Amino acid sequence: MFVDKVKIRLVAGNGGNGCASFRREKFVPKGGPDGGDGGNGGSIYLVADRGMNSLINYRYNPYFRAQDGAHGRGKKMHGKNGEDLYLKVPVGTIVKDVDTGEVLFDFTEHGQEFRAVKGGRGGRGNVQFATPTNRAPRLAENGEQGEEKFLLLEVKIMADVGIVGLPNAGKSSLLRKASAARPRVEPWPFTTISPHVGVVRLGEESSFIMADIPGLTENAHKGVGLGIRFLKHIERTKIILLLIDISPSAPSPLNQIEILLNEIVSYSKELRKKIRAVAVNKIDLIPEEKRNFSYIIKKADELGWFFFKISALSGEGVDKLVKELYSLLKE
Ligand SMILES: Nc1nc2c(ncn2[C@@H]2O[C@H](COP(=O)(O)OP(=O)(O)OP(=O)(O)O)[C@@H](O)[C@H]2O)c(=O)[nH]1
Ligand SMILES: [Mg+2]
Repeated sequence: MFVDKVKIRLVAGNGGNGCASFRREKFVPKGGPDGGDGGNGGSIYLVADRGMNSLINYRYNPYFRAQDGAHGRGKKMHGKNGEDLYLKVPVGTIVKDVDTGEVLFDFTEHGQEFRAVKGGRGGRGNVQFATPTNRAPRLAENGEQGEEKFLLLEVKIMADVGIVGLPNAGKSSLLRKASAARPRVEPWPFTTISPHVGVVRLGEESSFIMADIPGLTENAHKGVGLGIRFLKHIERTKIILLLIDISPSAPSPLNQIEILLNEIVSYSKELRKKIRAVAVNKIDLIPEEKRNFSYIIKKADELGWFFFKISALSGEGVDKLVKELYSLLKE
């Protein structure tokens, strides 16, 4: 399941109280103040992690509290600081304050950190209040309260490549083949009803994120099928790959391209500019000698797109596609 909105409550730790105490030792009758400071309360950070695909964990577990700081103690002992909490969120998460609606942070890259609530400062112990005129202060501060916030987390997929095609074209199959993501695949249209993302790994350090969205049908912009609202999930992708079903039962490839272009343009002209490649899928269904794709290649050339032929089922051509997409992204 793809959960793209969730509300969470975060409470940072309170600061520990400062301590008011005096040194007591056998041969030091009037030892000075020795109350230590309280520790700081733990803060809660949100961290973008490209391994996170959804906010689903937070739906079942929406409340987090960081540890309080320990109180200061005698002999100038500083209270221990409360531990900070780090919560992972998907890249592409937007953080809003539920009460004010204000956007607090927008995670666009892996590893970014945002301190959502700050731990309370520990109170000062009475050592800190000693002055030449008041050498025995009985005063110590209480720790500050930790911040508390009610946040709305919202994910807009931050994929590098978005796959767009008619229902049943094999988009989910391609994502499965190219990544460890496991979207459902069935021999009928509209299997995918919410977006999926997967990490495509080419090597230790090279990977990109690919998104599979529900199929687009003719007149989707008029509400046919699942509509075009899902295109919003690939607004932020860098590249769009059109996936064409080459099997004899599907509409003709040029017709498919036309339908997809129409729908994408009616959503946004900006999105149209992101189309960089077209791949014909299910070539395993076409015998070698009948694989004549020159008319599609010609069309792709006209439009300035790269052309690929693949079988998402057998995997033929998928490595090449993935490598080329990666180098396109690197440009
Ligand atoms: N022979 C063959 N069948 C394929 C290939 N790719 C996908 N299929 C089949 O086509 C059907 C649809 O595949 P999906 O991956 O679910 O297609 P989709 O584009 O995600 O479909 P929706 O989510 O419904 O829009 C399934 O029966 C797949 O097994 C392929 O390369 N060759
Ligand atoms: Mg699908």
